[in-house]
Amino acid sequence: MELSVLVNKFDIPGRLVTINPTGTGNVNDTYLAIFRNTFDEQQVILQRINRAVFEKPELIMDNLRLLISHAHRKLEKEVVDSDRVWQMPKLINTREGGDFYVDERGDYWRVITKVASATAFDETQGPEHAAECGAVLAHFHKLVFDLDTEELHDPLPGFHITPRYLERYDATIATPGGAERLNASMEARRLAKFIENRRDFVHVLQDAIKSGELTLRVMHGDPKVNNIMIDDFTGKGTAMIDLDTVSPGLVHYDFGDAVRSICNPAGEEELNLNKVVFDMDLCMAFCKGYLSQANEFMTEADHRHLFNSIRLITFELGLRFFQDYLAGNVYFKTRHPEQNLNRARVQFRLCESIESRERMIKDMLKALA
Ligand code: GN1
Ligand code: MG
Repeated sequence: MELSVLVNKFDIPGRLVTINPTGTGNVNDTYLAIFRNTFDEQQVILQRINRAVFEKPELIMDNLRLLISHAHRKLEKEVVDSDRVWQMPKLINTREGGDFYVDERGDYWRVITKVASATAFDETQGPEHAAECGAVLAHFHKLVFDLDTEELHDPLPGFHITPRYLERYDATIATPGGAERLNASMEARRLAKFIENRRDFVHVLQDAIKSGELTLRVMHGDPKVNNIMIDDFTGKGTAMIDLDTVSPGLVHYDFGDAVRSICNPAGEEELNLNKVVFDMDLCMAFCKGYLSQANEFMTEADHRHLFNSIRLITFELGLRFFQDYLAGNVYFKTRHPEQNLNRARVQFRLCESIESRERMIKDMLKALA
């Protein structure tokens, strides 16, 4: 079905002017559509939910509805005392009144409003940007702090349980296709060795949950740099987007994921590994921005696991990209067959860079606690 026909299944005021792909998401397909009438314009985001990833799109729509109404209620209340207007997209219903439209191929489509006058950057622009990202993530955590974890579905069970990715990796290299890809290049074998040397470490956060040191709260699930929108006029953070992975989890998964993304100014697709370095200035700025607010709800045990979360989530994403490469690129969207291999090289290099700065990062975190 034509995109223009599809988007018109939704109840959007005005007439469609243009619709074009937008963003660089690795999972869903995202388009920006502009509707106009004589005196107004509405920009909306149309998305096809990737069913290979989200097997039950209904669950993410249930969560989204719950989250949005909770957030809108709270944000309206705090607006008088706030230094800015925080934005949170709104769901737009179909003309029949549903949350999403299912097309003739069984694909799920939904429409949300676009966050106004704001930009999501694929690479961190500098310490000020990093600090804003920290402030946005902390604000988000406080916003969802009182959302009942029992009411939320878990759309991707085990999403950040690193040992499960290791099991999946082991299963993949035991298949003929996986073994063949692993043995086809020196880089693939080098990455396999990198994983072997870190097998014991993958359990750190799961162990901390089991021992009761860390408890599950509501997390964003994917707070990388380009899911944080920065206001075009003020340079301040204004919204977190990509809310499909909001679910019960550890705030550490978010902290680690944000840090690994924000402190790697070369980005996730860099080909020259010499450019992939964990940037301490960006880390300092992000952590100041985050912890100046998050210290309100962080326990001493929470603090103790912050370094591990940075190292682990970076390793985990590398493992996920590498496993997907070995499995034949079935999960993350790719433009060429080696792309996931390269993405894995980048995350593993970043992980090494984090490991070599362990003392510095820990001292810095201690000073900010
Ligand atoms: C995916 O869709 P996108 O690009 O926002 C992935 C994240 C990864 C990220 C790496 C549901 O997010 O977990 O960190 O790629 N999302 C899912 O770029 O797997
Ligand atoms: Mg995402």
